[in-house]
Amino acid sequence: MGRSSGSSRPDREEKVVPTLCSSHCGGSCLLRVHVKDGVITRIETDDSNEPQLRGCMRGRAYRQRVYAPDRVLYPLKRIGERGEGKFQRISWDEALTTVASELKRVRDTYGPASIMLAAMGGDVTMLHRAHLVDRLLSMAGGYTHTSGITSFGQGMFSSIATYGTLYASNDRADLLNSRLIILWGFDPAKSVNGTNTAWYLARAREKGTRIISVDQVFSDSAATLVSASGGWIPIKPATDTAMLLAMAYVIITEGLQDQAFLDKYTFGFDKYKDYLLGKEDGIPKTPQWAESITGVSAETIANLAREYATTKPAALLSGIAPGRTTCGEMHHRAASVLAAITGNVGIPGGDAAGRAWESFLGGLPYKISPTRTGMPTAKNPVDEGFPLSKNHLPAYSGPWVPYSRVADALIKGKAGGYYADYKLLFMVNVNFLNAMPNINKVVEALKKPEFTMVMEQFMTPTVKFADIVLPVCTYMERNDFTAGAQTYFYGFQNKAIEPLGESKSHLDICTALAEKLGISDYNDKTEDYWLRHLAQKAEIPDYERFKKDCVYHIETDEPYVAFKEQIDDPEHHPFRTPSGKIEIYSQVMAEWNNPRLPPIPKWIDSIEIPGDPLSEKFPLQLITSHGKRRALGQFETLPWLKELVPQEVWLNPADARARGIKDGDMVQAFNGRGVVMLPAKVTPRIMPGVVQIESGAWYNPDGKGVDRGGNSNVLTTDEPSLAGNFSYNNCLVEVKKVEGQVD
Ligand SMILES: Nc1nc2c(c(=O)[nH]1)N[C@H]1C(S)=C(S)[C@@H](COP(=O)(O)OP(=O)(O)OC[C@H]3O[C@@H](n4cnc5c(=O)[nH]c(N)nc54)[C@H](O)[C@@H]3O)O[C@H]1N2
Ligand SMILES: Nc1nc2c(c(=O)[nH]1)N[C@H]1C(S)=C(S)[C@@H](COP(=O)(O)OP(=O)(O)OC[C@H]3O[C@@H](n4cnc5c(=O)[nH]c(N)nc54)[C@H](O)[C@@H]3O)O[C@H]1N2
Ligand code: SF4
Ligand SMILES: [Mo]
Repeated sequence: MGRSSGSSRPDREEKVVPTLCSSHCGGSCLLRVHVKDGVITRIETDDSNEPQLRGCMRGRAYRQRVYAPDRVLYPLKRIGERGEGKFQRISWDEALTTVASELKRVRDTYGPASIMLAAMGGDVTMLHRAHLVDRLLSMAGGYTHTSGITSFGQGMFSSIATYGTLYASNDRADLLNSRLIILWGFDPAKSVNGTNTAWYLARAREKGTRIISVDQVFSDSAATLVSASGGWIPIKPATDTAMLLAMAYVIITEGLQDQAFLDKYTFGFDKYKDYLLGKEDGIPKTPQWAESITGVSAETIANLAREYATTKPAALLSGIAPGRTTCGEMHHRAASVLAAITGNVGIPGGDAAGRAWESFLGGLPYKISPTRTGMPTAKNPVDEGFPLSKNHLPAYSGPWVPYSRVADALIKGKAGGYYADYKLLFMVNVNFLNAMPNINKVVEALKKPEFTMVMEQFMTPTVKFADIVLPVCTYMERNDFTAGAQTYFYGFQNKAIEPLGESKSHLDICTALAEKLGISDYNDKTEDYWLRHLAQKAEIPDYERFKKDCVYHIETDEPYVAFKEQIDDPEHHPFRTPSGKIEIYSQVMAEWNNPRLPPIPKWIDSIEIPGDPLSEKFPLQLITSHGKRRALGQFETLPWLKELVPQEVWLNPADARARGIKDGDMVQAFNGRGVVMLPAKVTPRIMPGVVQIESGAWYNPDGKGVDRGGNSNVLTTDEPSLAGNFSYNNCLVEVKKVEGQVD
């Protein structure tokens, strides 16, 4: 828009600020933010040549998020009971002085390990991250940190055990080289995982590539991308390992394995073969055996095994949702091993079946790791003397608390076998009460510490438990650096408007808090300095141009294929495992001599699946997929998005009929851990025996302790998985009709 008259001031005219959304969905999309008089008036997205970085409904609704009435815009001090939500506005000076003095008091009275940092999601960027708090707390004397992550802890474990690295995924563009693509518990049409994932799948489908979905839900991806005949294979949640083992059994007994590949690149195949054939435990892992566990017919299992083994190259994209289960480590191991048995690792069009969301990006042609902040990390004195991992496999000992056990650790401390009694909880980039399993226990846990604080943008359920709240601005109100997941580019996030109220960026908050703590060498640089520094390390030639374009594409001759070097030139590029090969049999795991973490992938009895005695009382399996209208708990209160996707519990018509439930009825889903009340969606898009409540809805208990917000974590278990990760998708419930308003 041009300047119209001599009297108009430049800031009264509309400008368009290019930036990138970074909202924890695994995507990174271009937004063109229209700003007038310092106010965002509308948001457009990429409309250029394909492949575009086209934003979804959430990014395009971001204006409503910036100006939402429930944003936290001023430092707050709690004046009611924890959880009550009564706060008083205070000055930044008072807020920071209180936080600094509590940090010092707890450190000096109980030792630094009594300070617990809980950080998880939020915006996925490189500068204004929770890492700035890591550095600060380390420099202030140390803190207890968590081990494992919510998203793909099991996938990480498996990736290290099998391949010796976390970087096991290909460029999405390589999907165009596949002849068969299996979406195994993977729904990128909804849960994104790389902006262009669904776009490349659509192009593959147009080319005639067969696409199959193994999922208990006929997902958005299944509905739009999979092949018409036999494209959807419903499977009982948390039983996937059994099907993968049976597929390996069929391939081996029918001689369909890629023996040359196995001989050259893998370690321990014979031991796995013995297990599959039943030589080890007397149980051959036949398709009939797997049918009784998974609910998938033996014929379907055998057919998929044959198709996968004979249609090369084939990409088995193992999602991370089947991994977020009690024995999820075995799911990911079994998937990767199947990819190796069929020789699909390290070849164009194949896939290592590592984990489908490769947000760490290392190993790709990036010069810097997007998980690192632009600022150097500092040594945490609490960790000293404790090696974090043995041969890079996580060791859940020492001062670290497995993330799934944080609530338990806050409640029990040393008496529960944990390293310390936790007296101060510092929460950043996490809606802890919402995202953690077994919420009723989390409520108890949040009442325990002597001091709790949170850095947040919104008045979330978690914020209501904080003693001090520090207001954080959104990415529209600061500059930052980001990168694409699965498509290679660096992104610059341009500040579109000034921070609202008194909200501030992480860098400003942490720098000011460091000053209050008397740490003089925390930071003496500006945001611009650190962003230039990142751009320099990333070898971006023209910083100003980068800011203007917002996106710096990294050109490669061919789409990146993980482990191509190891396969093309094994002599010079061994796998980073003890044997230098793909470890079907993990030598590190063998040393542990732990029957629940065996060195080969095995079917291990699991909690809260059919067959568990609990299923007599709670016969339905609950899955808690990620929400369409949210990025985990973010965007939850936006009216535009609420209108588009109501929060519901999905039930199959057979299960609904048996309970007298009709579509739209108000129901309660419940188990021994809690009760949630929400409307029913009766649909054949979910298989019988399974119900779904999307995760991320904000916890909102009524006076009787029934959650009216639709948060599935009222029901989920905090029992850790085999290696201490999260078991969200192992959850038995019952559903009943109740009287109540659907609002
Ligand atoms: N039942 C069930 N529960 C789950 C899952 C599941 O599958 N099932 N999935 C789990 C997974 S994979 C994850 S990753 C977790 C994620 O759960 P959370 O870590 O809670 O993730 P978010 O909701 O993305 O972000 C947390 C908060 O960060 C705030 N935020 C955004 N940007 C910033 C910022 O720049 N600074 C600060 N300080 N705050 C910011 C947001 O307002 C938001 O309230 O949830 C887990 N919870
Ligand atoms: N729109 C949106 N996108 C997101 C997020 C979001 O909240 N909203 N969250 C982001 C985050 S933090 C993460 S970690 C990722 C998560 O990404 P994913 O884990 O891939 O996402 P989910 O939606 O939990 O699950 C994907 C599919 O797996 C199926 N599924 C669940 N359990 C099982 C199982 O046991 N076996 C099989 N075979 N299938 C199963 C579900 O029905 C669903 O269709 O997504 C990211 N992207
Ligand atoms: S929420 Fe995710 S998919 Fe949507 S615009 Fe933002 S980065 Fe893109
Ligand atoms: Mo996640």
